[in-house]
Amino acid sequence: MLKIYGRANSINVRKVLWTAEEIGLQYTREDWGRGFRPTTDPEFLKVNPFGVVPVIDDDGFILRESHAICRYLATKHGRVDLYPTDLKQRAQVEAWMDWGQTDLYVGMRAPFLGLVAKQPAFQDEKLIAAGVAELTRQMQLLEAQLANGGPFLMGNNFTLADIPAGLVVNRWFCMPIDRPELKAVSAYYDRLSERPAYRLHGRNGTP
Ligand SMILES: N[C@@H](CCC(=O)N[C@@H](CS)C(=O)NCC(=O)O)C(=O)O
Repeated sequence: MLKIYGRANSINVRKVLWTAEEIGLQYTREDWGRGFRPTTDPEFLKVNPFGVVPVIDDDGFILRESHAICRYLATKHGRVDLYPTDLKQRAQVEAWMDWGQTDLYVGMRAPFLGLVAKQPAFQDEKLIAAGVAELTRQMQLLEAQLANGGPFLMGNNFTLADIPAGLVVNRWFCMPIDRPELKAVSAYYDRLSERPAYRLHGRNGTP
């Protein structure tokens, strides 16, 4: 059976849990990472020498990197609705996933670690303010995309493209920061919330 290593409040683990739930997979999960057993534990490093969650063990096949895991699971289970086989569609899904992991994530990191996780290394107000400014800029780009396209990032259908972005959107609304009103992003948040898998692993009260 599929085994997922990682704490369920980690944004990267949540991507895998949300994907697994969308597919309807049976799995077991072990808590590792901040607040649980440390990922520096030799037992964990045997599974992922990079010392981060998530990692999966799929009947002996070990895979790290949240986005690679989501794509692997969707492909393995034939979910072309989540991860299209058409080359150009697939490339667009991957572009959205990459953006969610890079430009969109980068601004969110300092305010999240400073204001929510309250990590001592992230208490610099200027760093937090710069993060909020960058996150806001990226959310405005998302707003424009959703207002002109949508209802999902790839158009009519929910795909893996929505998973990294959907989790940052949840944090955007949960973090104690000033937010401009973004109507299309709000509507997107509500639309994602119609999905039981998102209510379980995305909009579940945890930033
Ligand atoms: N690029 C990796 C990043 C993984 C990562 O940074 N994971 C964080 C949690 S979101 C982690 O393991 N932090 C250490 C900890 O929780 O102790 C992925 O997408 O899987």
